[in-house]
Amino acid sequence: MGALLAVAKRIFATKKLDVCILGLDNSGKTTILEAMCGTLQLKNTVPTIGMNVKQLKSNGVTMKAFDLGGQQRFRSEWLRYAAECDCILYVVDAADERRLPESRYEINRLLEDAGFAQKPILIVANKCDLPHMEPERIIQGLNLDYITDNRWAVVPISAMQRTRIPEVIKWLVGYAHN
Ligand SMILES: Nc1nc2c(ncn2[C@@H]2O[C@H](COP(=O)(O)OP(=O)(O)OP(=O)(O)O)[C@@H](O)[C@H]2O)c(=O)[nH]1
Ligand SMILES: [Mg+2]
Repeated sequence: MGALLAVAKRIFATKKLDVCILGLDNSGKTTILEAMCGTLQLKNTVPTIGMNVKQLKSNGVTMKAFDLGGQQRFRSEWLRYAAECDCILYVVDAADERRLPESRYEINRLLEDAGFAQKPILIVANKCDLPHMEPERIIQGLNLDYITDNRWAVVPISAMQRTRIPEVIKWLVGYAHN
């Protein structure tokens, strides 16, 4: 009976994962959060003041996602939340090459912080339904080749069209824990 209970506990136990969604204002963080939770609506999002928090379940993992405001005045808060999360989803507007240097400045600021050491980072190149930069351009523009301590990857997506959202979730839940 005891052994049976232990097996049942193992089968039904849910793993956990806290994810921090960061990136410049207008990059599409809130749209991605809604797409991941299956609650994306056709109406436009509004700029996030403070943050949104949502929970979703996938493959026995309960993921809590913190979508922080990307406007300049909120960015000082990023590190505080990022340090508490298991992994980071960093969103780049792949259709806006003009703001790539600003995005590079912000991701490098995060990577240089000790609280960030070794946290896995998934960089999503969002808005790929529009004319957009290729992942190689984003890797070069954000200086990602110099990342040594963190697991990272770049995935082109369109949150609006829900393209490759399951791939994003799959990558993230790989870092869930008991
Ligand atoms: N074409 C296109 N537009 C998108 C996509 N994702 C988001 N958008 C649009 O980009 C704008 C900004 O999206 P948000 O999700 O609010 O951006 P955010 O990063 O949360 O912005 P802040 O909350 O200000 O930090 C909105 O008009 C969205 O509809 C996408 O995949 N394709
Ligand atoms: Mg937002």
